Amino acid sequence: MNKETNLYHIMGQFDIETNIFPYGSGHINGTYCIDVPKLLLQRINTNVFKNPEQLMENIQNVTEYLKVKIREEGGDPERETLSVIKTLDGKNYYQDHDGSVYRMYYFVNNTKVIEDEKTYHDLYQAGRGFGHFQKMLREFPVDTLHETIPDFHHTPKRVLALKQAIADNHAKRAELVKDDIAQALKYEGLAELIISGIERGEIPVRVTHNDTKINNILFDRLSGEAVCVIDLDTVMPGSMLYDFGDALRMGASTGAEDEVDLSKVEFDTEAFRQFAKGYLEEMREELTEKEIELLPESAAILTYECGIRFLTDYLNGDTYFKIKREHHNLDRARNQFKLVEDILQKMDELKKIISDLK
Ligand code: GN1
Ligand code: MG
Repeated sequence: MNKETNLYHIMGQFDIETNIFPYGSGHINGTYCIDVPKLLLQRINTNVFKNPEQLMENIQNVTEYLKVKIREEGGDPERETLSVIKTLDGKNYYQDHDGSVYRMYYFVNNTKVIEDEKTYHDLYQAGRGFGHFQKMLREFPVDTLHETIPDFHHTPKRVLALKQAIADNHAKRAELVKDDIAQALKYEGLAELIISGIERGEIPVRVTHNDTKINNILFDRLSGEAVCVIDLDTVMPGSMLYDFGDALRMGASTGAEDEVDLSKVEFDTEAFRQFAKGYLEEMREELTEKEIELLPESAAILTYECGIRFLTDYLNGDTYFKIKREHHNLDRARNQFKLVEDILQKMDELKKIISDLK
């Protein structure tokens, strides 16, 4: 079976609402129109997500819950969250003979994804979108969610993983990147800030998205409003600071995540302000003092964490993140460390922005 034939076979396993009806008024041929909605088929990376059943249970429960909330608000539940399509035997994913796992969603029409070119309005909308997502989920029973990747944002454990990768030196690259390693370890103090707040009970555990890249939200093609938060694989118990910080990591950078000309990579404080404004419009009432206090730091922490994850993967021989060129993960790591440096330098300004907005 070739790849395309196999995809047809996989598509046939899902319970898609297809409408076939007689068409036209010809006297000779039998003519039918087939109405098939636009769909999204995804193969789940089971190296990263070890338990697809639990992952899909999370997504099913969260999206069903969101649909109720969206309906209550007078919104459109088919458009403002993802809709999982079940298989013919009622499961929310299909496992193929070779072990591959697929899921299907209805495509959300008339929306666009924003990558590196973003406006301040996009940032404001993204803040509102992610904030609204968390607000709608504030009473969702967080204990019922599975941890799809354990310790995903446990930054100190990410530092330990980096140290392990340096010691293992699996890809024989440690010598090449001595300066980058030194730079990564210089910021180690950032790692504890959120996790220790959670452990002391100052930072509540909420339902969080955990992967709030700006391209994980769909915007309406016409109005530019944030419509739907996507990529729900990492929806888990976490801190809102993970979502806030991670969104700004890419959202407020003036360069792409893998830009190699580091003079183009800066943290745009106006982008930060716009995102924070939108986010706080939704979430201000929900947040504790400690959460508000750490909003500026969260951007540095999550950028740092991502930087060390890229560097770790580089040292391990590029086994986790997809790469398009040989030193791609190293370029990404350097880019993130440059951004951390810039965020730390602008910390007073960021704190002022938050105190003006709160
Ligand atoms: C991955 O899958 P994607 O591109 O949305 C990663 C995030 C990183 C991001 C860096 C499950 O997100 O944690 O921040 O790359 N997702 C996972 O661009 O590891
Ligand atoms: Mg993702």
